[in-house]
Amino acid sequence: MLSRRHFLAGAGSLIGAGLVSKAGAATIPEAQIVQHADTLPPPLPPNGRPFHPVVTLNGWSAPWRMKNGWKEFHLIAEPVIRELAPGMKATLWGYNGSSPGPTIEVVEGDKVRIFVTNKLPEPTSIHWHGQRLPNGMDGVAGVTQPQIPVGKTFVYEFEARRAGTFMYHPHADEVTQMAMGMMGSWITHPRDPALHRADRDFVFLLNAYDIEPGSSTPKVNTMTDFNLWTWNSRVFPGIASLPCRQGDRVRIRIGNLSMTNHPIHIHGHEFEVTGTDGGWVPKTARWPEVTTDVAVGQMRAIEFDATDLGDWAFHCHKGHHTMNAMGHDVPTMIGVDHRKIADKIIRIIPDYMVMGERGMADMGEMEMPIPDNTLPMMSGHGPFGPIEMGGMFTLVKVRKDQKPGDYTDPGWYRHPSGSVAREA
Ligand SMILES: [Cu+2]
Repeated sequence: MLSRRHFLAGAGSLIGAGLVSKAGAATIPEAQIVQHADTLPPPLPPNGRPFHPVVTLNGWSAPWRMKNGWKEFHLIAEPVIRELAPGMKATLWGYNGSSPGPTIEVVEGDKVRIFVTNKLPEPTSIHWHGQRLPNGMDGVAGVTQPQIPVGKTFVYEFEARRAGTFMYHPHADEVTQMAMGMMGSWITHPRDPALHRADRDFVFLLNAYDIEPGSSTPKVNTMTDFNLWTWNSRVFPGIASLPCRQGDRVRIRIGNLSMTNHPIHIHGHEFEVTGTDGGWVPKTARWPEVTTDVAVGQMRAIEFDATDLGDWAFHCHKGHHTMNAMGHDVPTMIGVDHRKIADKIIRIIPDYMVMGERGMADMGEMEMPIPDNTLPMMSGHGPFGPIEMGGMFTLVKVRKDQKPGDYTDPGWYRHPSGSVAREA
């Protein structure tokens, strides 16, 4: 579903966060709204400086308008409904119909103007995380600008001075607004499109929610006990795969706007961290890894050559982050025979199930009855049986025949005969 809304500046609806030129104050560009969670391969830039666009996992890139040498975007802060995975929708806040909001892509040296309309029930602001910009454009409500009141539109103007990967998020009632899903990615491409070239360039944000099973609105005061660990507000099996062609140079840019660190791990390949929020890592300072920790408020760009065919797991290495909503208060039952007591419980609670004596895999297989609008803890199913994963998990799918620019999921890998682990 793609819809467009038109916005014209009404008298008095425009207040500058800093210096607003007359050209910028004349009209506001239309804002594109996208409400689905499909991965949209961006079109090549229709105007402005050339660049190789990124692919936002389960997301999209905002269109812009060129006006008198300025690249103009329009973000609308508003409540959104986000499907976390088939079977569960969350009531979140985001931008332009989505949480996260659309990725903003510009080129080093671009003069960028961003209109921000507040359709939330409370004031907001946007901070442009990692950017070099005039202090009054930094978006810290109360410090560098007044809050954007409900119903008003502010404008931010600055030059994209440094190439790299950045993020945007509110700097007003941060706890609520980020816990509700307000964030987005920002890519400043190098002025020379041949620099830092990758064949596939993906981006996503690490975030997390605490949504009571059966409800849809996150508990915004949760500090540590989140139950949905998401990439771009999606959980496995709802996270798109990363399809690559064998031999491709692949870059994955990962920003963390959750409340804890995430060791991001790839199978079958080794990568180097080639970028942080601070810029590109010099070649002499890179080393090979298969896991890199992305701390809160950090971005890491990893790069590797997709040399080996297959469906390679790509996930956070914290076990509980590759699970969906789970009861944390469940005691460990491994090795405990509780069948006798279960007989007594079943007289009172007919649905009670004995589980956990042999581990938690039972829970993946059993598909227990769960409330509406809740995902099973472990919910995937693959060609070889149940996948005991949820949360921050997906697959890098390396194929011989994945065409350049094709980001459709190629299906499950067909292993050459004799190349799969088997019973001895
Ligand atoms: Cu994690």
